Amino acid sequence: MKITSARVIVTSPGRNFVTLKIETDQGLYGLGDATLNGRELSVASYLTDHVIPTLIGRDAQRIEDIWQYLYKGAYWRRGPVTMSAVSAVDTALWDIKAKQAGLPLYQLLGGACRDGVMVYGHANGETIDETLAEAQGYLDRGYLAIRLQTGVPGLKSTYGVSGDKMFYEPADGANPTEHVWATAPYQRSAPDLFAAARQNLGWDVHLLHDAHHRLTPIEAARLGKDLEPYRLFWLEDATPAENPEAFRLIRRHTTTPLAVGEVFNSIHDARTLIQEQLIDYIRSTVVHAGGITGLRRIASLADLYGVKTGCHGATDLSPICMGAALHFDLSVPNFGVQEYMRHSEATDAVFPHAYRFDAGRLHPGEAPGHGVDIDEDLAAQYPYERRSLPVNRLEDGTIHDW
Ligand code: CS2
Ligand code: MG
Repeated sequence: MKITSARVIVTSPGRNFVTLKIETDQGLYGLGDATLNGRELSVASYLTDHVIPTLIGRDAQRIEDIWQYLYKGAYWRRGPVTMSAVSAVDTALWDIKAKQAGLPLYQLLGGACRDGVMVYGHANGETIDETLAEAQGYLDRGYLAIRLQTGVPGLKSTYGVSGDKMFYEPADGANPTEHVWATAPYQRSAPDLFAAARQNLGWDVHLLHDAHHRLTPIEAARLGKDLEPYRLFWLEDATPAENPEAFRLIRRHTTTPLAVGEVFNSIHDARTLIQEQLIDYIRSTVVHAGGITGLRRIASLADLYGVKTGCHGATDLSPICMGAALHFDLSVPNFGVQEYMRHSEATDAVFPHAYRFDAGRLHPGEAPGHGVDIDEDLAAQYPYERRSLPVNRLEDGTIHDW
């Protein structure tokens, strides 16, 4: 089966998405998500200028060989732009192979290990009461797991708290908007959120929280310790994960489970954290960590060390990524949870899909392939708009992790 053409589709139904479409001489095509929030055109160029010309004429069935060609053959390996491009090719080729077999993708990945994929919703609010009211709504809709993010006293804004309760999109300006951050009031108020949550929501719901890379290791250790009474499912991105040694310090102080990895793009980023069991959930994704092929390697390593998956699933990962991730989630033995930030109706219309929500779990559906398509005519109605992720500064103006 020869690859006859491939092209990049950039569309912006409320936010930018980059999609790779690979077509073959047997009339089958595959789709891969190549969206990298705030750097979409970099990945589009990497694909168009450096990858697609090398794909034409290749056998679309040789997924691993093409993965190795694009990874080892790049010389300048790894990095979010390169690996988002590799991920998109890999995902599209798995989509084609499953369509060729006439099977839903998970059947090619060893079949289902579970009946559905537990997902978590995103309750947020300026105040604790507002956040818990949102959380109750998720409970009422049958969610089994909910992430809680609330405003920080004295700060005008903070990560994860949005005016629009249905969708959270942080890339809100052509150039980065600047926010002010202060750790002390956050550190004092976060435990109050979870004390109130357990009081009001009970103990049967899994509660999650994202510190979003903002703490120092010892601050993260203190927060983990302060949250222990509320038995979180996980504390995410407690500290920037470039330095895995930081997690040795956190681990010495707290048993709150730790999740890391949405910004990882290679198994090497996660290796020490997994092998030393410094984390409990690996957040790497189909779109940024090498596609189905790359993510399966990471999950297999994690399984050896009792680390579970917890794939990133924010609005800036397209429905194609979500669809492919659900087939991976259904089939992987050490599944933990899948993040599920629902997309807007406009996005869902551009990317019709088979996955469905039922009783706290998503199901990828039985359509051949990953079950997600793209309406190219509709996509063309949403031209690209440059958007950047925010920047954080401390109150004295010092640049800080966003
Ligand atoms: C967040 C994301 O979903 C999460 O856990 O960390 O919203 C993240 O901020 C965005 O994906 C960045 O583009
Ligand atoms: Mg996160």
